[in-house]
Amino acid sequence: MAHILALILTALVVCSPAFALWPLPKDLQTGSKALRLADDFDIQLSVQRAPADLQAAVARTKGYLKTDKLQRLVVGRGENDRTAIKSAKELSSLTVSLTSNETVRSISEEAMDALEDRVETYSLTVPGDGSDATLKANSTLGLFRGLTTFGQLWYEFDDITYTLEAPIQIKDAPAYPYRGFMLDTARNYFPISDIMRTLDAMSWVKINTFHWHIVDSQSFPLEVSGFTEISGKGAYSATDVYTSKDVEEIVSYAAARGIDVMVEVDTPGHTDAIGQSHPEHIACNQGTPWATFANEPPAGQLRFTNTATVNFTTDLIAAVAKMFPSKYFSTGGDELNEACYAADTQTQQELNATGKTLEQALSTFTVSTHQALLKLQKTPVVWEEMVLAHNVTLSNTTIVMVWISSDDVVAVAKKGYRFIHAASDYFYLDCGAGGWVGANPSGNSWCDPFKTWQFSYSFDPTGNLTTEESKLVMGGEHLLWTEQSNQHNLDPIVWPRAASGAELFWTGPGKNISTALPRLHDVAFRMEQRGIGTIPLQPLWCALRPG
Ligand code: CP6
Repeated sequence: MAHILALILTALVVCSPAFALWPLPKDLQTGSKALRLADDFDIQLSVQRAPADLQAAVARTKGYLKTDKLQRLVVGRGENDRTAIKSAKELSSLTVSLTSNETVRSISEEAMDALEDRVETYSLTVPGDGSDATLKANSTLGLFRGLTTFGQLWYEFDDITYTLEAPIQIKDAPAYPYRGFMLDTARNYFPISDIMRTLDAMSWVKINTFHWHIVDSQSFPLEVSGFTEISGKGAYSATDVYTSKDVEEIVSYAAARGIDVMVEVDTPGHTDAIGQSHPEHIACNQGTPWATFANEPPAGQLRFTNTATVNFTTDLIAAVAKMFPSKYFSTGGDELNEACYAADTQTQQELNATGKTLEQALSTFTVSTHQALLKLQKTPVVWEEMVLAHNVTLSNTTIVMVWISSDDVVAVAKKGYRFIHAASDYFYLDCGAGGWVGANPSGNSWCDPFKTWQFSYSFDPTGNLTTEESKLVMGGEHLLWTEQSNQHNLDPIVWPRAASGAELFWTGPGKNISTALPRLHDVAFRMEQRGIGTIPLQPLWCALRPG
């Protein structure tokens, strides 16, 4: 009996449709016909005045169709499939067109609006009889998402690029507008080539926001016009710096792949590196052991009670905001250490002189930095403490990143703020534990253990929320803090785990883990083919014999 069940299960898994699609489209219909790409297969871009980034995306897709060699799952398939593939009908063309040619914007322009307008919708049809496939959307960003899906339909066997699931009909749109990935480039520096490779991998699973935690207490690698002394002294070295040209390149590389770059300048905590060039603005970075004043060394926070410091930070944030076209900007606001300000004589004198409480001064500071953003038509983003632990005046458009515990979304929602799931209990790819003197000698952190893809995947974005509160969920992201990461382990610590969040927030929750597993194997294999180092999900043996 168990034997028969196992056979049926194997057959089910092997025959279940479209293994390779990730994230799973909202609406997917597949058949069981074999179809192969003709040797002269081409993508016809039928868009008037097609923007350069759309043309480039078509060219990249054609490149992937030639170089992806996803054949592993074929090994376990039978002679019937091989015969079917060899004698399959040939697809010669995919026609890509917009539903209206009135205003054709580039993918890059559309990517800046992905959170506001639902511009990622597309429909894709691949007939089973060899007649032309069609991709349609009402935006170039939608077309780009569809091209990404088209690129995932195909396997390779004996030099034949094929699918076994034609005809295929897809109508797709994301469940949540925000699907992000956060990278910390301050604990360790990452060359821009690593960031670009990561952006490519993000786009393959339709992640649309790069949350760039670019600076922190350990280093300040961003060169900011008018503030070059900060990176001059606060970067790890003269070469471990992102210049304005680097930023432009990264932003345009991301945008062409449908990704908005949301930068974070974490304030007023996590700012010790600024003290290298501006010791006058930083409290608690000297003397007493760091552990009293910060969760990791070096301690040092902005003296936000000081008017000159408020003006300096506001100008700095405005200058950084001007480097990034995104409509969103994070001013951080996490892990503020109050003992620091209690111990800082200057802060206490300033509080006495103004008659303000620390909370009032924090509010003045935040209103000032956020006002600069609002003036630039940008929406401020903050870590959860700014609404849950402090009494700060915020614009009601502010977006909150929930990180301490996923349970905290309830309190944020009760206050009426839109928020992003970024909680340590589900989405931290690394807990940043230790290494420094005074850290837990076990090297463990409260956010351990290791978050498996299955664990993140099983998260419910609207759990514990009312229907009304659920409307405040913008989406979510995986995060990499890099105390213990650099270019050598970047790919494997991120991939394919971060893909689980990408599908959770594109397709929505409640999907089956066992049918996701073989698809995620394919994500990993395809990433390997395209130059990303991934961790294995299982022994290769299991991937060769799905089910
Ligand atoms: N750095 C900054 C960090 C963390 C945060 N902000 C962090 C806190 C706890 C864990 C991991 C990372 N290293 N700036 C929290 C948002 Cl477990």
